[in-house]
Amino acid sequence: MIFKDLTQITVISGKGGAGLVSFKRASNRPKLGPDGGDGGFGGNVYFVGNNQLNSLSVLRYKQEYKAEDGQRGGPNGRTGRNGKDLEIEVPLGTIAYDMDQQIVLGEVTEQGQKLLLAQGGKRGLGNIRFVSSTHQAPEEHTPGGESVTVNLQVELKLIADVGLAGFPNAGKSSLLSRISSAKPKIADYPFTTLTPNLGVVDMYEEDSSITNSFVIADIPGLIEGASSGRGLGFEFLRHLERTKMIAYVIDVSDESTTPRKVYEKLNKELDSYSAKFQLKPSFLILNKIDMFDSNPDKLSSIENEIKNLGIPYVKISALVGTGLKELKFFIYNQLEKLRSSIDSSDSIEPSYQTEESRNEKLIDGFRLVADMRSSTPGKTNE
Ligand SMILES: Nc1nc2c(ncn2[C@@H]2O[C@H](COP(=O)(O)OP(=O)(O)OP(=O)(O)O)[C@@H](O)[C@H]2O)c(=O)[nH]1
Ligand SMILES: [Mg+2]
Repeated sequence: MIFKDLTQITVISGKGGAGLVSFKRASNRPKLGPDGGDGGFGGNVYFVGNNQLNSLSVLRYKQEYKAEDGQRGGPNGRTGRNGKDLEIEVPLGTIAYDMDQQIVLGEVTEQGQKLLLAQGGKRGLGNIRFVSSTHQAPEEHTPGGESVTVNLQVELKLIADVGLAGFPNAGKSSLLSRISSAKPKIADYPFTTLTPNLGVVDMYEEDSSITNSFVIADIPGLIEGASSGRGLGFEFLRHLERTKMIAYVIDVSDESTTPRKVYEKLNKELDSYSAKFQLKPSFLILNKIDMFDSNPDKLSSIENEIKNLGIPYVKISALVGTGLKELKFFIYNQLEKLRSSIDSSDSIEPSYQTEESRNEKLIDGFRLVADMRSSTPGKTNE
């Protein structure tokens, strides 16, 4: 199930202002010459990308959105004021579909991106425009262009903030079901999840002063070789590619391997699929810690091994619920920092080019996959 948000609205651009027919006047000579100005342009209606939003609920309060009409031209050649554009803020990933023409008008994918939905009417021309040597007192003018009404179907394909990468059975779906209202299938066999699930995690439940939420994507389990097409993972790696952060979900109770090896294998798969993953912040979710309730020393030694990686981690039990609150706050805080760093630099990517600028971009010890890798080549067996 892909999480989709759908709604319908009507947008109406502004009419163009009419051109004026008017003549300069003196007390004894009624018509000295034409002076009717042009009208103003009608306002356009746009969608504008806003990365703080993650649902279309903003569009549910109102059905109709109208931009301002242009004003008519004035005497003395004065141009009428243009109608104000109407900018409707929408989350990234919003697609506008014109239901009457049955065409996609476009998709908003970037912060601040403007998508034109309805073009304002053209301005009308005043009679001043029609004067010529043989036509000294024109009565012609043009009316303003009509407004345009567009009936839209608006669709939001949710772009997840955090993608859960993990081997089958790691507990990704269990985690999603515990922290969001999504209800994915959970079972003790691999490949339970066949298509990605998205869930909205509401921070309000933990702290009523936080109204933000974030979106988590649970994808089918990855296996070694997923990046070259093995298993189900391949097709779904592209979902992870669009997320802001990657969470590696690791079953720490799996005695056939170590969490560090699991992390390194997963990381290798993602990296072989796309170099983009190197730029994405990541962290580890050590799941199933309830299995060590009677053996805390074992958990400590696993943690020590993980600490050496220098990547942030959070310990949880998706089954029992341990650590989930901490995990939610951890993700929320990282996303907030990421947001403010993107807002202040506009684009996060170029600043990772050099070692120095990359370090500047590190967010409170929130290491990038790329950094980790460059400092630990070939150390997989430590
Ligand atoms: N003991 C324990 N078991 C867990 C925990 N989290 C998940 N499980 C169990 O692990 C098994 C797999 O859980 P899922 O959530 O389906 O795992 P998944 O990662 O989504 O698996 P795929 O969809 O196959 O990739 C289930 O039997 C869960 O009950 C946990 O914290 N502790
Ligand atoms: Mg699953």
